[in-house]
Amino acid sequence: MRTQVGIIGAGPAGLLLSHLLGRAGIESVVLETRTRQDVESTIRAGVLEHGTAELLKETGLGARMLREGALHHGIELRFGGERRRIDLQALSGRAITLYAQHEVIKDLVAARLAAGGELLFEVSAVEPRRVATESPSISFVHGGHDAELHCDFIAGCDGFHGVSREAIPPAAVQAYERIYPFGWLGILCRAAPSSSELIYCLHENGFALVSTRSPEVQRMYLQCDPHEDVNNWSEDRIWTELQTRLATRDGWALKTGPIFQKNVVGMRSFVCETMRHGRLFLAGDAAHIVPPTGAKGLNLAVGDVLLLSRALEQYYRRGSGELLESYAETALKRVWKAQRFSWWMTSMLHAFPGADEFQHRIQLAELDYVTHSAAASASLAENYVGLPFGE
Ligand code: RFL
Ligand code: PHB
Repeated sequence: MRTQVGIIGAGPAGLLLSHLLGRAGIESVVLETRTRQDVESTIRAGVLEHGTAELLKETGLGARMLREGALHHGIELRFGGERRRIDLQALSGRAITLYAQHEVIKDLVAARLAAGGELLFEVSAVEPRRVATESPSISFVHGGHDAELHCDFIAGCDGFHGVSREAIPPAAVQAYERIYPFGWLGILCRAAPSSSELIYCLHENGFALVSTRSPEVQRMYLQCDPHEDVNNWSEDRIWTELQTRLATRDGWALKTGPIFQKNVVGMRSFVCETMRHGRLFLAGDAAHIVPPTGAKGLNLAVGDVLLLSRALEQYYRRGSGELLESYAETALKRVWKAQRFSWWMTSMLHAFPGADEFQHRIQLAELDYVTHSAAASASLAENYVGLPFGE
């Protein structure tokens, strides 16, 4: 098999890259270990930055998002029993879109298939080969047969646990990592929205987040032990804890309903420097992970592949490798800014095990400052709606 760009992974990074390349007349093949059904139903992100939503619209992927997604012009920070709104629209001129990651994935898969794109699901033994040469390839097994995909470039879009990052020799990479001493218990429930905007809440018992998926389905998270067994959390316990953490002095009420999905995720910050080795380019979670508090992971993946698609377009149209050469450096600048923001939101909003009253007071002071100071709230808003791509 031969193509121009071999893409490993059909997450948002791999599928969007294939879509953008297709629009520029560049061929690609996407290799994915999971089934289509699995890829299209895994529950993950929900917040699309302004730039992400615009890109989806500009490239023909906006129809269902505009119909079924929801535009949010602000978020709420809740602490000490008080609610404070950050007016994203007034402070940054932009809004965010609530539209689930697996819906974006469904739209991308449909668009690729409609355009005749090649997506191979349920492949195994995927291995990038000869990445530092002019003729790289990807070996894999599909339908019980050994296969090899020859290509000009390989895009490693296979997430944090993929094989692409490992194909870079250890001497050529430097990893930076922070693992947090807590995780999030996430739930989906059938209920009406409790709030028209997201609520990020700090309480002595820990963080809580109220998000949404539709008028009928709500998404909420609770800070918990990173090794917590979800079975220790009955519906009763989850609702009691959410109500305790989210309680306000003005008697705000949480709307509850049957919980039909729950899981625990760990929290880490991770950056792999570099994001390129020879003809292998890493994008998305394969190269970096952020804690979900800033809602940045999916949006960073989008920023990476937008840059990479422009670089590949320059290479194929004009024969210039200039943007490919600067890809890692340019991408990492935005990645580190999102790392900083995600780390900062996480530090401000979680109860750290072993923290004393001093640290808690500092967090309350920071929340008070960030919600009262025009300069500080504008900075939060600017980062939350998303810094410009490619800068
Ligand atoms: P993905 O989505 O992990 O996709 C990688 C794909 O590669 C496949 N794969 C392989 N394929 C072939 N060969 C191999 N050897 C392979 N190994 C793996 C995998 O099966 C998979 O299909 O990475 P990608 O595309 O970089 O996308 C990243 C995002 O998925 C991730 O950053 C976000 O979900 C993070 N995130 C959020 N991001 C946001 O921007 N806004 C949010 O509101 C937000 N909320 C979240 C989140 C992540 C969460 N979890 C579960 C960690 C909330 C949560 C709870
Ligand atoms: C979500 O809706 O899943 C979500 C929202 C905001 C975050 C993280 C996740 O910061």
